[in-house]
Amino acid sequence: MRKILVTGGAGFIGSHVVRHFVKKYPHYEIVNLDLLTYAGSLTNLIDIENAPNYRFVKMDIRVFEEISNLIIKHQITDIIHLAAESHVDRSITDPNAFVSTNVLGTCNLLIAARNFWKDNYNDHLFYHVSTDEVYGSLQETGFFTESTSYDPRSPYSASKAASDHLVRAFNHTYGLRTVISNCSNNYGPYQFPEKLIPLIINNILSQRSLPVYGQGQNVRDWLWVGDHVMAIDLIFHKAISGETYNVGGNNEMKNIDLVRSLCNILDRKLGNKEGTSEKLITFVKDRPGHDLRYAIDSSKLQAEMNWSPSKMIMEGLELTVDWYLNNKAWLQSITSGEYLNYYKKHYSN
Ligand code: NAD
Ligand code: TDX
Repeated sequence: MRKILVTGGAGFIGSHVVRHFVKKYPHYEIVNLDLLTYAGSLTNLIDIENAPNYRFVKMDIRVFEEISNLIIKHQITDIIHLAAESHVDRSITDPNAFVSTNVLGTCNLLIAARNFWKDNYNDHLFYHVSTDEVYGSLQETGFFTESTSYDPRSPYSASKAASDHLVRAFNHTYGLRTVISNCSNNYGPYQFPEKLIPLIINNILSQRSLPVYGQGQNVRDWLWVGDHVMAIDLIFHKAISGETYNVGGNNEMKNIDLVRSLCNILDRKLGNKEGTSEKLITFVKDRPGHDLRYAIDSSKLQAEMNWSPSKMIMEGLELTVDWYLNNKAWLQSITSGEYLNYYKKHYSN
């Protein structure tokens, strides 16, 4: 019997992970631990909230005693760790929030897991979900592999890099069974509209300007969130302790091209005249230290676990836009309060 603690399970990727594990593995017990910050919402999980193998606990990974007691109380056998502060722009204005949750919070979980599992490490796994941003920024060519040196360049990526190092240190020093995956930019349903794709969709729907940083020449590799979840499932069940896996979509796109594609898709679906939404595009001040390009070589995962992304970006964008159009109430509830203050502060200068 596996009792899996998923941290950050009320967030974007975490909610997809929780739903997938609850439905696919009814014989596993899934404990979703989340602080419900601005980025987490239980409305992301309404469809499974009463499932017999699921429970939610509101908790802060920065509070060691609570985490430790929870792991003992629920006899947790494995951890899939996604809880984090995850938005680069917020990390630029408030780095400490990222250090405390992403670094100290991860260390708390590692210590609590080590304490509880130390008599039989072999039966347990600590799976840390991380990002390709730890590798830094690429020029026009090349890809990040698992052996690319770490070179984080924002407070967010530095805090994720630090957490990755701690996970490896606990594997090396104490023998804790760990695995790390570093993934490219995810997109799909339930993504908080501070991130590029849902922000652009939301702004088109509310006829607000579409802020493109710099000249929109930065490149990201986009992965459908469901494909990330499939990778997490495979890695969780098959990975060798101490290994790292890169996960990527093979879907590189310049930001400006991505934004234009979203404009075209929405104009078509809303019945607008061609070119209507593009008029909203506004080039704004660049993000400080803006990484130029991310691109992932995921051949290790493809070769060892027969994983590959199922969706190309255009198909995924159509599905994503459809989801947001069909879930306007969710979007409305998520973009009130704190979001409005953040938006005003971040985009007014
Ligand atoms: P998200 O911001 O949507 O969700 C993060 C969740 O963590 C939220 O539900 C939030 O309430 C919770 N959380 C934050 N601080 C907490 C704390 N102190 N204690 C407990 N819970 C807390 O993030 P996401 O986009 O779903 O990313 C999930 C993970 O995947 C993160 O670790 C992120 O670094 C990583 N990742 C994200 C992407 C991406 O494109 N979104 C890509 C690669 C890796
Ligand atoms: O308003 C915007 N305008 C804009 O041009 C925003 C919010 C973003 N951008 C640009 C910045 C990036 O080049 O779009 C690109 C994507 O931005 P984000 O959605 O903020 O993602 P990014 O900074 O690439 O980081 C994401 O991918 C890796 C996630 O937020 C991280 O959590 C993940 O680890």
